[in-house]
Amino acid sequence: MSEIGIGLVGYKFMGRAHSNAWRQVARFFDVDPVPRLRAVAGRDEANVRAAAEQLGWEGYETSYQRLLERDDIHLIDVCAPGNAHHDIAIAALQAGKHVLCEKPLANTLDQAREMVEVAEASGKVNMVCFNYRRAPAVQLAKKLISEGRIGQVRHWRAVYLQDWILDPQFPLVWRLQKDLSGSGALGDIAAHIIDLSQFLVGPITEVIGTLNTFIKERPLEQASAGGGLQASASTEMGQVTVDDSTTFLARFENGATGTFEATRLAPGRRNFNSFEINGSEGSVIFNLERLNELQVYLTSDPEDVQGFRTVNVTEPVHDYASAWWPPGHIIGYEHSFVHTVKDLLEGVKANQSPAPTFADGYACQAVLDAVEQSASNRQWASVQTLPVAVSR
Ligand code: SOE
Repeated sequence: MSEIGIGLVGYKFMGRAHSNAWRQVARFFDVDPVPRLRAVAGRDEANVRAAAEQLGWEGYETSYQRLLERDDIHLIDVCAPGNAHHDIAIAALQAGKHVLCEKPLANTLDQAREMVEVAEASGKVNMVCFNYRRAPAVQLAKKLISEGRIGQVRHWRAVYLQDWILDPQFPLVWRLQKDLSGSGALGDIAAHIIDLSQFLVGPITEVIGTLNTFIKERPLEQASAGGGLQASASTEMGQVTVDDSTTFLARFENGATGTFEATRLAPGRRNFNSFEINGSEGSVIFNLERLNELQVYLTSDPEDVQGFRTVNVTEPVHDYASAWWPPGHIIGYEHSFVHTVKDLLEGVKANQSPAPTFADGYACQAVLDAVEQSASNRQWASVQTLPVAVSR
């Protein structure tokens, strides 16, 4: 059994979710290579040391560059804020490391294009952590569509609704600053439903949309007294430079229509990522807050039992399910990350980048970019595609 050394950059929410995935994957799946949690990197030594101990890393570094210099680290997992993705991923690829990068791939389309070009040239495995693709219920939706069981797909309809910044006193964290996050709800959560739509329905060719900022200034963030992970708000105010919400329409290459809404200002919606797909012979509905279930409607059902059925996607026949528990013993949010790193490790063994690759991350970034263009000039915007020279 071979081993692969992992180096993690960042240890906040996504760093914790990824750490759990690297710790758990070999305990539930037969993976080869087996991950060794070599080190987590962060600039504040006291905080990163505490995070290494709490999250199960063998050690820590106070710069990501130190991870790249280590011969016992072969894969870099980028869980840093969006403005750091480009530099860290490119340096890691050029240092001969495989790379898993949190979503969205980058803060700009130019950055994303360069990341794809370097990744393709490096020959290293590259992947973007759009983890919701690997909820078993989403995999079932993909299977039903691929097998033609809901017929020709005509409509995609998705919302991603949260409410964590509803309080105007919530501080101006990095996700609310364009230079750090690239955009707001658009790149953070609309990116997920864009990636899911292109995974399940196909490429988007055109969009028309709006971006909205309702709370235009917030208290500056200040590190809490004990230097802990939770920030507190100061009395000084700062400008919010990203969108609180986005709504847009899309045209898919295969002729389907798409409607998208993402907001962080929907009271009561904690992480409501939901899509509905209508085909010529059926429909499917997914709701992340009930992620073990897929609602399925098939016109082929006998007339006296027509209606949406709720499939509990925990049977051995369903992707990933048999690695966990018996049918009906449901799984959670964190399992989608375990499934992601499981498939990534299989990709490393085969030296084949598993989808979503950096090229798929670019395809999402191109939609983000088109929505921003459309919101600015109030017209339909075409979605850019990668230059032909860069293979998919
Ligand atoms: C915050 O919106 C966030 O943590 C996103 O950044 C994640 O991608 C999403 O999975 C949950 O919400």
